[in-house]
Amino acid sequence: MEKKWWHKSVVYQIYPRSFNDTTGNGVGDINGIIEKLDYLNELGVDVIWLSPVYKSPMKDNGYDISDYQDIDPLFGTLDDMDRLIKEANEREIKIVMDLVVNHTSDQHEWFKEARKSKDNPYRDYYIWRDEPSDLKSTFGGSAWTYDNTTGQYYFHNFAKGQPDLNWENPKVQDEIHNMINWWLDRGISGFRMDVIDLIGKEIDKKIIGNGPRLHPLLQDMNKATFGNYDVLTVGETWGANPEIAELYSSPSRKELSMIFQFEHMTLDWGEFGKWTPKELDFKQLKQILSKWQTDLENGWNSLFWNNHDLPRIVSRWGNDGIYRVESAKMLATILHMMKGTPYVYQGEEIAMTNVKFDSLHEYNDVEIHGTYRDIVEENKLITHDEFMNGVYIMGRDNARTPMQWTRNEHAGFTNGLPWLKLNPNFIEINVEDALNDPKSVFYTYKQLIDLRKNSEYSDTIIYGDYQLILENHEAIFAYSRFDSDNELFVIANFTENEQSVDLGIDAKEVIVSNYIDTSTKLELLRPYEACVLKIK
Ligand code: TEU
Repeated sequence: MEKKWWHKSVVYQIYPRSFNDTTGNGVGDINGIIEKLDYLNELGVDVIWLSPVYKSPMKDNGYDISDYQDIDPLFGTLDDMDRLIKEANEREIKIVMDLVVNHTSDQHEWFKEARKSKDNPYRDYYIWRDEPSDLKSTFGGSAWTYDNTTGQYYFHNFAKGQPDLNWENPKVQDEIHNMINWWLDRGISGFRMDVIDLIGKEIDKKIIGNGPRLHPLLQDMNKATFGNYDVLTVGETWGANPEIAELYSSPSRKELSMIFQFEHMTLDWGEFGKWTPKELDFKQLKQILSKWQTDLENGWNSLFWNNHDLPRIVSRWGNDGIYRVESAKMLATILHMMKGTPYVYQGEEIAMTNVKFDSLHEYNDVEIHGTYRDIVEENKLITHDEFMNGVYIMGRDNARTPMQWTRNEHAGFTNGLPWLKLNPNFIEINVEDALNDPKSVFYTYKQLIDLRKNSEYSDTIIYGDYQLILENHEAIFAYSRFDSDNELFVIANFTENEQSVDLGIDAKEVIVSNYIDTSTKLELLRPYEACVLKIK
Protein backbone atom coordinates (compact mmCIF):
# COMPACT_ATOMS: atom_id res chain seq x y z
CA MET A 1 0.00 0.00 0.00
CA GLU A 2 1.35 3.45 -0.91
CA LYS A 3 2.00 5.28 2.38
CA LYS A 4 0.00 8.45 2.99
CA TRP A 5 0.54 11.12 5.71
CA TRP A 6 -2.92 10.51 7.13
CA HIS A 7 -2.15 6.82 7.76
CA LYS A 8 0.07 7.95 10.61
CA SER A 9 -2.02 10.94 11.74
CA VAL A 10 -4.27 11.29 14.78
CA VAL A 11 -7.27 13.57 14.31
CA TYR A 12 -8.89 15.68 17.06
CA GLN A 13 -12.51 16.70 16.48
CA ILE A 14 -13.60 20.10 17.74
CA TYR A 15 -17.28 21.04 18.09
CA PRO A 16 -16.50 24.77 18.05
CA ARG A 17 -19.55 26.09 19.89
CA SER A 18 -18.62 23.96 22.91
CA PHE A 19 -14.84 24.27 22.81
CA ASN A 20 -13.63 27.68 24.09
CA ASP A 21 -15.39 31.08 24.13
CA THR A 22 -13.23 34.23 23.99
CA THR A 23 -15.99 36.83 23.47
CA GLY A 24 -18.22 36.09 26.48
CA ASN A 25 -21.27 35.29 24.33
CA GLY A 26 -21.37 31.76 25.76
CA VAL A 27 -20.50 30.11 22.44
CA GLY A 28 -17.06 28.77 21.57
CA ASP A 29 -15.25 30.52 18.71
CA ILE A 30 -12.28 30.30 16.35
CA ASN A 31 -10.06 32.51 18.49
CA GLY A 32 -10.83 30.13 21.34
CA ILE A 33 -9.43 27.28 19.26
CA ILE A 34 -6.29 29.28 18.43
CA GLU A 35 -5.83 29.83 22.19
CA LYS A 36 -5.77 26.04 22.71
CA LEU A 37 -3.46 25.00 19.85
CA ASP A 38 -0.53 24.51 22.25
CA TYR A 39 -2.70 22.19 24.36
CA LEU A 40 -3.51 20.11 21.27
CA ASN A 41 0.17 20.14 20.34
CA GLU A 42 0.97 18.78 23.80
CA LEU A 43 -1.53 15.95 23.25
CA GLY A 44 0.27 15.19 19.98
CA VAL A 45 -2.56 15.38 17.45
CA ASP A 46 -1.77 16.12 13.81
CA VAL A 47 -5.14 17.18 12.43
CA ILE A 48 -8.12 19.14 13.72
CA TRP A 49 -11.51 18.26 12.23
CA LEU A 50 -13.63 21.37 12.74
CA SER A 51 -17.38 20.90 12.92
CA PRO A 52 -19.09 23.65 10.84
CA VAL A 53 -18.28 27.32 11.50
CA TYR A 54 -19.96 28.61 8.32
CA LYS A 55 -22.84 31.13 8.26
CA SER A 56 -25.92 29.36 9.60
CA PRO A 57 -29.26 30.07 11.34
CA MET A 58 -28.13 27.32 13.75
CA LYS A 59 -31.26 25.18 13.60
CA ASP A 60 -28.90 22.18 13.71
CA ASN A 61 -25.97 24.01 15.32
CA GLY A 62 -24.29 24.81 12.01
CA TYR A 63 -25.13 21.66 10.03
CA ASP A 64 -27.62 23.90 8.21
CA ILE A 65 -25.43 26.19 6.15
CA SER A 66 -26.63 29.45 4.62
CA ASP A 67 -23.24 30.54 3.16
CA TYR A 68 -20.47 27.99 2.57
CA GLN A 69 -17.89 30.71 1.96
CA ASP A 70 -18.27 32.85 5.02
CA ILE A 71 -17.84 32.35 8.76
CA ASP A 72 -20.78 32.82 11.10
CA PRO A 73 -20.21 35.89 13.33
CA LEU A 74 -20.86 33.62 16.33
CA PHE A 75 -17.53 31.94 15.59
CA GLY A 76 -15.59 34.88 14.12
CA THR A 77 -14.50 35.97 10.63
CA LEU A 78 -12.74 34.60 7.58
CA ASP A 79 -9.61 36.41 8.81
CA ASP A 80 -9.86 34.45 12.08
CA MET A 81 -10.22 31.25 10.03
CA ASP A 82 -7.15 32.12 7.96
CA ARG A 83 -5.23 32.82 11.16
CA LEU A 84 -6.32 29.46 12.65
CA ILE A 85 -5.07 27.64 9.54
CA LYS A 86 -1.76 29.55 9.70
CA GLU A 87 -1.21 29.14 13.47
CA ALA A 88 -2.16 25.45 13.33
CA ASN A 89 0.15 24.78 10.39
CA GLU A 90 2.99 26.52 12.27
CA ARG A 91 2.53 23.77 14.87
CA GLU A 92 2.35 21.12 12.14
CA ILE A 93 -1.36 20.69 12.79
CA LYS A 94 -3.60 20.50 9.73
CA ILE A 95 -7.17 21.81 9.55
CA VAL A 96 -9.93 19.64 8.06
CA MET A 97 -13.33 21.30 7.57
CA ASP A 98 -16.78 19.74 7.75
CA LEU A 99 -18.36 19.50 4.27
CA VAL A 100 -22.16 19.51 4.65
CA VAL A 101 -23.42 19.21 1.08
CA ASN A 102 -26.28 16.75 1.25
CA HIS A 103 -28.43 19.74 2.22
CA THR A 104 -28.23 23.47 2.86
CA SER A 105 -30.09 25.70 5.29
CA ASP A 106 -33.51 26.93 4.16
CA GLN A 107 -31.93 30.38 4.58
CA HIS A 108 -29.34 29.73 1.86
CA GLU A 109 -29.73 32.13 -1.12
CA TRP A 110 -30.19 29.14 -3.40
CA PHE A 111 -33.23 27.92 -1.44
CA LYS A 112 -34.65 31.41 -1.02
CA GLU A 113 -34.57 31.72 -4.82
CA ALA A 114 -35.79 28.15 -5.43
CA ARG A 115 -38.96 28.62 -3.40
CA LYS A 116 -39.93 31.87 -5.24
CA SER A 117 -41.41 30.08 -8.27
CA LYS A 118 -41.46 26.74 -10.09
CA ASP A 119 -39.49 28.18 -12.98
CA ASN A 120 -36.86 29.92 -10.88
CA PRO A 121 -33.31 29.07 -12.12
CA TYR A 122 -32.53 27.63 -8.67
CA ARG A 123 -35.70 25.50 -8.43
CA ASP A 124 -33.92 22.29 -9.39
CA TYR A 125 -31.14 22.83 -6.89
CA TYR A 126 -33.57 21.07 -4.54
CA ILE A 127 -36.07 18.20 -4.62
CA TRP A 128 -39.73 19.18 -5.16
CA ARG A 129 -42.84 17.00 -5.61
CA ASP A 130 -46.58 17.67 -5.93
CA GLU A 131 -47.34 15.05 -3.32
CA PRO A 132 -45.31 13.83 -0.32
CA SER A 133 -44.23 10.17 -0.03
CA ASP A 134 -44.12 8.33 3.30
CA LEU A 135 -40.39 8.97 3.69
CA LYS A 136 -39.53 10.12 7.21
CA SER A 137 -37.03 12.64 8.49
CA THR A 138 -34.15 11.42 10.67
CA PHE A 139 -35.20 14.12 13.08
CA GLY A 140 -38.80 12.91 13.36
CA GLY A 141 -41.91 13.46 11.29
CA SER A 142 -42.27 13.56 7.53
CA ALA A 143 -39.29 14.24 5.27
CA TRP A 144 -41.57 16.52 3.20
CA THR A 145 -42.65 20.11 3.96
CA TYR A 146 -45.31 21.99 2.00
CA ASP A 147 -44.28 25.31 0.49
CA ASN A 148 -47.29 27.63 0.21
CA THR A 149 -45.78 29.94 -2.38
CA THR A 150 -45.42 27.31 -5.10
CA GLY A 151 -47.84 24.65 -3.82
CA GLN A 152 -45.26 21.85 -3.80
CA TYR A 153 -43.44 19.82 -1.15
CA TYR A 154 -39.67 19.86 -0.72
CA PHE A 155 -37.58 16.96 0.61
CA HIS A 156 -35.46 17.17 3.76
CA ASN A 157 -33.83 14.08 5.22
CA PHE A 158 -33.21 16.03 8.38
CA ALA A 159 -35.00 19.11 9.78
CA LYS A 160 -37.34 21.14 7.55
CA GLY A 161 -34.73 23.88 7.80
CA GLN A 162 -32.30 21.56 5.98
CA PRO A 163 -33.63 21.04 2.41
CA ASP A 164 -31.73 18.32 0.50
CA LEU A 165 -29.77 19.41 -2.55
CA ASN A 166 -30.56 17.77 -5.87
CA TRP A 167 -27.25 16.16 -6.77
CA GLU A 168 -28.53 15.11 -10.19
CA ASN A 169 -28.33 18.80 -11.15
CA PRO A 170 -24.91 19.49 -12.75
CA LYS A 171 -25.16 23.11 -11.55
CA VAL A 172 -25.26 21.84 -7.95
CA GLN A 173 -22.20 19.70 -8.59
CA ASP A 174 -20.33 22.65 -10.11
CA GLU A 175 -21.30 25.03 -7.28
CA ILE A 176 -20.09 22.56 -4.64
CA HIS A 177 -16.91 21.69 -6.54
CA ASN A 178 -16.06 25.40 -6.82
CA MET A 179 -16.64 25.88 -3.09
CA ILE A 180 -14.46 22.89 -2.21
CA ASN A 181 -11.60 24.27 -4.31
CA TRP A 182 -12.06 27.71 -2.76
CA TRP A 183 -11.48 26.21 0.68
CA LEU A 184 -8.57 24.02 -0.48
CA ASP A 185 -6.92 27.09 -1.99
CA ARG A 186 -7.30 28.76 1.44
CA GLY A 187 -4.95 26.11 2.82
CA ILE A 188 -7.15 23.55 4.53
CA SER A 189 -5.98 19.95 4.48
CA GLY A 190 -9.18 18.11 3.74
CA PHE A 191 -12.81 17.47 4.64
CA ARG A 192 -15.04 15.36 6.83
CA MET A 193 -18.04 14.78 4.58
CA ASP A 194 -21.38 14.93 6.35
CA VAL A 195 -23.78 12.06 5.42
CA ILE A 196 -22.03 11.85 2.05
CA ASP A 197 -23.68 8.46 1.42
CA LEU A 198 -26.96 10.31 0.88
CA ILE A 199 -25.97 12.39 -2.17
CA GLY A 200 -26.73 9.48 -4.50
CA LYS A 201 -30.36 9.25 -3.35
CA GLU A 202 -33.18 8.32 -5.73
CA ILE A 203 -36.22 9.70 -3.96
CA ASP A 204 -38.97 8.18 -6.14
CA LYS A 205 -37.41 4.74 -5.69
CA LYS A 206 -37.05 5.48 -1.95
CA ILE A 207 -33.30 4.89 -2.19
CA ILE A 208 -31.74 7.28 0.34
CA GLY A 209 -28.25 5.96 1.26
CA ASN A 210 -25.69 4.30 -1.00
CA GLY A 211 -27.61 5.06 -4.19
CA PRO A 212 -26.26 3.89 -7.59
CA ARG A 213 -25.16 7.45 -8.46
CA LEU A 214 -23.14 7.89 -5.25
CA HIS A 215 -19.75 6.60 -6.38
CA PRO A 216 -19.79 8.25 -9.83
CA LEU A 217 -20.60 11.54 -8.08
CA LEU A 218 -17.71 11.04 -5.64
CA GLN A 219 -15.31 10.17 -8.44
CA ASP A 220 -16.34 13.31 -10.31
CA MET A 221 -15.89 15.34 -7.11
CA ASN A 222 -12.45 13.83 -6.46
CA LYS A 223 -11.35 14.57 -10.01
CA ALA A 224 -12.61 18.16 -9.93
CA THR A 225 -11.36 19.04 -6.44
CA PHE A 226 -9.51 17.25 -3.63
CA GLY A 227 -8.02 14.60 -5.95
CA ASN A 228 -5.64 17.34 -7.07
CA TYR A 229 -4.36 17.94 -3.53
CA ASP A 230 -2.61 15.77 -0.95
CA VAL A 231 -5.43 16.00 1.60
CA LEU A 232 -7.47 13.82 3.95
CA THR A 233 -11.13 13.12 3.08
CA VAL A 234 -13.33 11.07 5.42
CA GLY A 235 -16.94 10.26 4.56
CA GLU A 236 -19.68 9.86 7.18
CA THR A 237 -21.46 6.72 5.93
CA TRP A 238 -23.89 5.20 8.42
CA GLY A 239 -24.75 2.15 6.38
CA ALA A 240 -21.27 1.02 5.35
CA ASN A 241 -19.68 -2.41 5.78
CA PRO A 242 -16.07 -3.28 4.82
CA GLU A 243 -17.09 -4.21 1.27
CA ILE A 244 -18.72 -0.80 0.76
CA ALA A 245 -15.79 0.86 2.53
CA GLU A 246 -13.51 -0.58 -0.14
CA LEU A 247 -15.56 1.21 -2.79
CA TYR A 248 -15.04 4.52 -0.99
CA SER A 249 -11.43 4.19 0.09
CA SER A 250 -9.44 1.93 -2.26
CA PRO A 251 -6.85 4.33 -3.70
CA SER A 252 -7.38 3.00 -7.24
CA ARG A 253 -11.00 4.20 -7.14
CA LYS A 254 -9.98 7.82 -6.53
CA GLU A 255 -12.86 8.66 -4.18
CA LEU A 256 -12.07 9.25 -0.48
CA SER A 257 -9.22 8.53 1.94
CA MET A 258 -11.43 6.69 4.40
CA ILE A 259 -14.94 6.56 5.90
CA PHE A 260 -16.59 6.56 9.31
CA GLN A 261 -18.52 3.30 9.62
CA PHE A 262 -21.08 2.92 12.41
CA GLU A 263 -21.64 -0.86 12.71
CA HIS A 264 -20.12 -0.86 16.21
CA MET A 265 -21.98 2.30 17.16
CA THR A 266 -25.46 0.84 16.72
CA LEU A 267 -24.91 -2.46 18.56
CA ASP A 268 -26.81 -1.27 21.65
CA TRP A 269 -29.66 0.35 19.73
CA GLY A 270 -33.03 -1.25 20.57
CA GLU A 271 -36.52 -1.39 19.02
CA PHE A 272 -36.74 2.39 18.54
CA GLY A 273 -33.07 2.90 17.82
CA LYS A 274 -30.91 4.74 20.27
CA TRP A 275 -33.99 6.01 22.13
CA THR A 276 -34.52 2.51 23.53
CA PRO A 277 -30.95 1.35 24.21
CA LYS A 278 -30.17 -2.29 24.99
CA GLU A 279 -27.28 -4.22 26.54
CA LEU A 280 -24.11 -4.29 24.45
CA ASP A 281 -23.29 -7.70 22.97
CA PHE A 282 -19.58 -7.65 23.82
CA LYS A 283 -18.62 -10.57 21.59
CA GLN A 284 -20.37 -8.85 18.67
CA LEU A 285 -18.38 -5.68 19.38
CA LYS A 286 -15.13 -7.66 19.23
CA GLN A 287 -16.25 -9.41 16.06
CA ILE A 288 -17.22 -6.19 14.26
CA LEU A 289 -14.12 -4.20 15.24
CA SER A 290 -11.97 -7.19 14.23
CA LYS A 291 -13.80 -7.52 10.91
CA TRP A 292 -12.89 -3.91 10.17
CA GLN A 293 -9.26 -4.76 10.96
CA THR A 294 -9.03 -7.71 8.57
CA ASP A 295 -11.59 -7.20 5.77
CA LEU A 296 -10.33 -3.89 4.37
CA GLU A 297 -7.89 -5.26 1.82
CA ASN A 298 -7.09 -2.07 -0.09
CA GLY A 299 -9.14 0.58 1.73
CA TRP A 300 -8.32 2.50 4.89
CA ASN A 301 -10.12 2.48 8.26
CA SER A 302 -11.02 5.20 10.73
CA LEU A 303 -11.06 4.46 14.46
CA PHE A 304 -13.42 6.26 16.83
CA TRP A 305 -15.59 5.86 19.92
CA ASN A 306 -16.94 9.40 20.03
CA ASN A 307 -18.09 12.37 18.02
CA HIS A 308 -20.54 15.28 18.44
CA ASP A 309 -23.49 12.96 17.72
CA LEU A 310 -22.54 10.13 20.09
CA PRO A 311 -22.72 9.69 23.87
CA ARG A 312 -19.47 9.78 25.84
CA ILE A 313 -17.86 6.33 25.51
CA VAL A 314 -16.72 6.14 29.16
CA SER A 315 -20.38 6.40 30.20
CA ARG A 316 -21.64 4.19 27.37
CA TRP A 317 -19.28 1.19 27.48
CA GLY A 318 -16.83 2.05 30.27
CA ASN A 319 -17.56 3.01 33.85
CA ASP A 320 -18.11 6.69 34.69
CA GLY A 321 -18.12 5.90 38.42
CA ILE A 322 -15.24 4.60 40.51
CA TYR A 323 -13.42 3.12 37.51
CA ARG A 324 -13.78 6.14 35.22
CA VAL A 325 -10.04 6.66 34.77
CA GLU A 326 -9.15 2.97 34.37
CA SER A 327 -11.98 2.27 31.94
CA ALA A 328 -11.31 5.39 29.85
CA LYS A 329 -7.65 4.38 29.53
CA MET A 330 -8.75 0.83 28.64
CA LEU A 331 -11.06 2.07 25.87
CA ALA A 332 -8.33 4.34 24.50
CA THR A 333 -5.80 1.49 24.48
CA ILE A 334 -8.09 -0.96 22.68
CA LEU A 335 -8.88 1.61 19.95
CA HIS A 336 -5.51 3.30 19.46
CA MET A 337 -3.57 0.07 19.04
CA MET A 338 -5.70 -0.88 16.03
CA LYS A 339 -5.03 -0.27 12.34
CA GLY A 340 -6.56 2.92 10.95
CA THR A 341 -6.60 6.66 11.60
CA PRO A 342 -7.72 7.37 15.19
CA TYR A 343 -10.14 10.24 15.96
CA VAL A 344 -10.24 11.81 19.43
CA TYR A 345 -13.35 13.88 20.19
CA GLN A 346 -12.95 16.96 22.40
CA GLY A 347 -13.07 15.98 26.06
CA GLU A 348 -12.54 12.27 25.36
CA GLU A 349 -8.89 12.74 26.31
CA ILE A 350 -9.91 13.73 29.85
CA ALA A 351 -12.73 11.17 30.04
CA MET A 352 -15.63 13.62 30.11
CA THR A 353 -18.89 11.82 30.84
CA ASN A 354 -22.56 11.90 29.85
CA VAL A 355 -24.80 14.43 31.52
CA LYS A 356 -28.34 14.26 32.94
CA PHE A 357 -30.33 17.50 32.74
CA ASP A 358 -33.48 17.78 34.88
CA SER A 359 -35.90 18.43 32.05
CA LEU A 360 -36.30 17.90 28.30
CA HIS A 361 -36.34 21.68 27.80
CA GLU A 362 -32.75 22.02 28.98
CA TYR A 363 -31.65 20.01 25.95
CA ASN A 364 -30.82 21.93 22.76
CA ASP A 365 -30.61 19.21 20.11
CA VAL A 366 -33.05 19.43 17.18
CA GLU A 367 -32.91 15.63 16.91
CA ILE A 368 -33.99 15.14 20.52
CA HIS A 369 -36.91 17.54 20.25
CA GLY A 370 -38.03 16.43 16.78
CA THR A 371 -37.95 12.76 17.68
CA TYR A 372 -39.79 13.41 20.97
CA ARG A 373 -42.63 15.11 19.10
CA ASP A 374 -42.81 12.19 16.70
CA ILE A 375 -42.42 9.02 18.79
CA VAL A 376 -43.74 10.26 22.17
CA GLU A 377 -46.26 13.05 21.61
CA GLU A 378 -47.77 12.22 18.20
CA ASN A 379 -47.40 8.47 17.86
CA LYS A 380 -47.09 7.42 21.52
CA LEU A 381 -44.63 4.65 20.61
CA ILE A 382 -42.77 5.07 23.91
CA THR A 383 -43.44 7.03 27.10
CA HIS A 384 -41.86 10.31 28.16
CA ASP A 385 -39.77 8.51 30.82
CA GLU A 386 -38.61 5.84 28.36
CA PHE A 387 -37.57 8.58 25.93
CA MET A 388 -35.74 10.56 28.62
CA ASN A 389 -33.84 7.39 29.55
CA GLY A 390 -32.74 7.23 25.89
CA VAL A 391 -31.68 10.89 25.99
CA TYR A 392 -29.60 10.35 29.15
CA ILE A 393 -27.82 7.33 27.64
CA MET A 394 -27.64 8.21 23.93
CA GLY A 395 -28.62 11.83 23.32
CA ARG A 396 -26.28 13.97 21.22
CA ASP A 397 -26.10 16.72 23.87
CA ASN A 398 -24.06 14.33 26.02
CA ALA A 399 -21.17 15.16 23.66
CA ARG A 400 -21.99 18.86 23.41
CA THR A 401 -21.74 20.13 26.97
CA PRO A 402 -18.95 22.74 27.06
CA MET A 403 -15.35 21.61 27.26
CA GLN A 404 -14.14 21.43 30.84
CA TRP A 405 -10.88 23.45 31.05
CA THR A 406 -10.69 24.29 34.78
CA ARG A 407 -12.62 23.93 38.02
CA ASN A 408 -13.45 27.66 37.92
CA GLU A 409 -16.84 29.14 36.95
CA HIS A 410 -18.22 27.65 33.75
CA ALA A 411 -15.13 25.38 33.71
CA GLY A 412 -13.15 28.18 32.12
CA PHE A 413 -15.17 27.69 28.91
CA THR A 414 -16.74 31.14 28.99
CA ASN A 415 -17.12 34.18 31.20
CA GLY A 416 -20.63 34.58 29.85
CA LEU A 417 -23.71 32.34 30.03
CA PRO A 418 -22.96 28.99 28.31
CA TRP A 419 -25.25 28.17 25.35
CA LEU A 420 -25.77 24.72 26.90
CA LYS A 421 -25.48 23.81 30.57
CA LEU A 422 -22.16 22.38 31.67
CA ASN A 423 -21.76 18.96 33.18
CA PRO A 424 -21.49 19.81 36.90
CA ASN A 425 -18.65 17.28 37.28
CA PHE A 426 -16.21 19.78 35.73
CA ILE A 427 -15.07 20.37 39.31
CA GLU A 428 -13.41 16.93 39.25
CA ILE A 429 -12.96 16.43 35.49
CA ASN A 430 -11.07 19.23 33.73
CA VAL A 431 -7.99 19.84 31.61
CA GLU A 432 -6.09 21.83 34.23
CA ASP A 433 -6.22 19.00 36.78
CA ALA A 434 -5.47 16.41 34.07
CA LEU A 435 -2.33 18.23 32.98
CA ASN A 436 -1.16 18.36 36.60
CA ASP A 437 -1.72 14.63 37.14
CA PRO A 438 0.88 12.33 35.46
CA LYS A 439 -1.56 9.42 35.86
CA SER A 440 -4.46 11.18 34.15
CA VAL A 441 -6.30 9.85 31.10
CA PHE A 442 -4.76 12.73 29.12
CA TYR A 443 -1.27 11.27 29.47
CA THR A 444 -2.46 7.82 28.37
CA TYR A 445 -3.82 9.38 25.17
CA LYS A 446 -0.54 11.27 24.76
CA GLN A 447 1.42 8.05 25.26
CA LEU A 448 -0.70 6.06 22.79
CA ILE A 449 -0.47 8.82 20.17
CA ASP A 450 3.30 9.03 20.63
CA LEU A 451 3.64 5.24 20.44
CA ARG A 452 1.74 5.22 17.13
CA LYS A 453 3.74 8.02 15.57
CA ASN A 454 7.22 8.08 17.04
CA SER A 455 8.15 4.64 18.43
CA GLU A 456 9.96 1.58 17.12
CA TYR A 457 6.48 0.00 16.89
CA SER A 458 4.97 2.66 14.61
CA ASP A 459 4.89 0.64 11.41
CA THR A 460 3.59 -2.43 13.29
CA ILE A 461 0.69 -0.41 14.72
CA ILE A 462 -0.05 1.46 11.49
CA TYR A 463 0.47 -1.30 8.92
CA GLY A 464 0.94 -4.55 10.85
CA ASP A 465 -1.37 -7.58 10.81
CA TYR A 466 -4.18 -8.14 13.33
CA GLN A 467 -5.37 -11.31 15.04
CA LEU A 468 -8.23 -11.48 17.53
CA ILE A 469 -7.50 -13.69 20.54
CA LEU A 470 -9.84 -15.19 23.15
CA GLU A 471 -12.66 -14.31 20.74
CA ASN A 472 -15.29 -16.10 22.82
CA HIS A 473 -14.26 -14.57 26.12
CA GLU A 474 -17.22 -12.72 27.68
CA ALA A 475 -15.12 -10.04 29.37
CA ILE A 476 -11.71 -9.80 27.71
CA PHE A 477 -10.85 -8.08 24.43
CA ALA A 478 -7.44 -9.33 23.29
CA TYR A 479 -5.64 -9.11 19.98
CA SER A 480 -2.18 -9.19 18.58
CA ARG A 481 -0.50 -6.80 16.14
CA PHE A 482 2.48 -8.15 14.31
CA ASP A 483 4.84 -7.88 11.37
CA SER A 484 8.31 -9.19 10.58
CA ASP A 485 9.87 -6.92 13.22
CA ASN A 486 7.50 -6.92 16.20
CA GLU A 487 4.69 -8.78 17.89
CA LEU A 488 2.53 -6.82 20.32
CA PHE A 489 -0.21 -8.16 22.52
CA VAL A 490 -3.14 -5.89 23.44
CA ILE A 491 -5.41 -7.18 26.17
CA ALA A 492 -8.20 -5.51 28.12
CA ASN A 493 -10.72 -6.41 30.78
CA PHE A 494 -13.97 -4.74 29.71
CA THR A 495 -15.55 -5.27 33.15
CA GLU A 496 -15.17 -4.26 36.79
CA ASN A 497 -14.66 -7.90 37.78
CA GLU A 498 -11.23 -9.51 38.02
CA GLN A 499 -10.51 -11.94 35.19
CA SER A 500 -7.88 -14.67 35.41
CA VAL A 501 -6.23 -15.52 32.13
CA ASP A 502 -3.95 -18.31 31.03
CA LEU A 503 -2.30 -17.03 27.89
CA GLY A 504 0.89 -19.00 28.25
CA ILE A 505 2.92 -15.93 27.42
CA ASP A 506 5.92 -14.37 29.07
CA ALA A 507 6.16 -10.95 27.57
CA LYS A 508 9.45 -9.15 27.22
CA GLU A 509 8.03 -5.79 28.32
CA VAL A 510 4.87 -4.00 29.40
CA ILE A 511 4.76 -1.05 26.99
CA VAL A 512 1.46 0.50 28.08
CA SER A 513 -0.75 -0.18 31.08
CA ASN A 514 -3.45 1.56 33.10
CA TYR A 515 -2.13 -0.06 36.30
CA ILE A 516 1.36 0.66 37.57
CA ASP A 517 2.35 -2.95 38.31
CA THR A 518 1.08 -5.05 35.42
CA SER A 519 3.09 -8.29 35.23
CA THR A 520 4.72 -9.53 32.01
CA LYS A 521 3.29 -12.94 32.93
CA LEU A 522 -0.22 -11.46 33.03
CA GLU A 523 -2.26 -14.09 34.83
CA LEU A 524 -4.86 -11.77 36.34
CA LEU A 525 -6.65 -8.75 34.87
CA ARG A 526 -7.96 -6.31 37.46
CA PRO A 527 -11.07 -4.13 36.87
CA TYR A 528 -10.75 -2.54 33.41
CA GLU A 529 -7.05 -3.43 33.30
CA ALA A 530 -5.61 -2.93 29.84
CA CYS A 531 -2.07 -3.26 28.61
CA VAL A 532 0.16 -3.56 25.57
CA LEU A 533 2.84 -6.24 25.89
CA LYS A 534 5.93 -6.71 23.76
CA ILE A 535 6.08 -10.37 22.76
CA LYS A 536 8.80 -10.02 20.12
O1 TEU B 1 -25.26 13.23 11.27
C1 TEU B 1 -25.89 12.24 10.50
C2 TEU B 1 -26.89 11.58 11.29
O2 TEU B 1 -27.78 11.03 10.76
C3 TEU B 1 -26.74 11.55 12.79
O3 TEU B 1 -27.24 12.76 13.30
C4 TEU B 1 -27.51 10.41 13.31
O4 TEU B 1 -28.77 10.45 12.66
C5 TEU B 1 -27.83 10.50 14.76
O5 TEU B 1 -26.81 11.06 15.46
C6 TEU B 1 -28.08 9.10 15.20
O6 TEU B 1 -29.28 9.09 15.86
C7 TEU B 1 -24.70 14.29 10.51
C8 TEU B 1 -24.04 15.23 11.50
O7 TEU B 1 -22.97 14.55 12.15
C9 TEU B 1 -25.10 15.67 12.48
O8 TEU B 1 -24.56 16.46 13.52
C10 TEU B 1 -26.14 16.46 11.70
O9 TEU B 1 -27.20 16.78 12.59
C11 TEU B 1 -26.69 15.65 10.53
O10 TEU B 1 -25.70 14.96 9.78
C12 TEU B 1 -27.36 16.59 9.54
O11 TEU B 1 -26.37 17.40 8.95
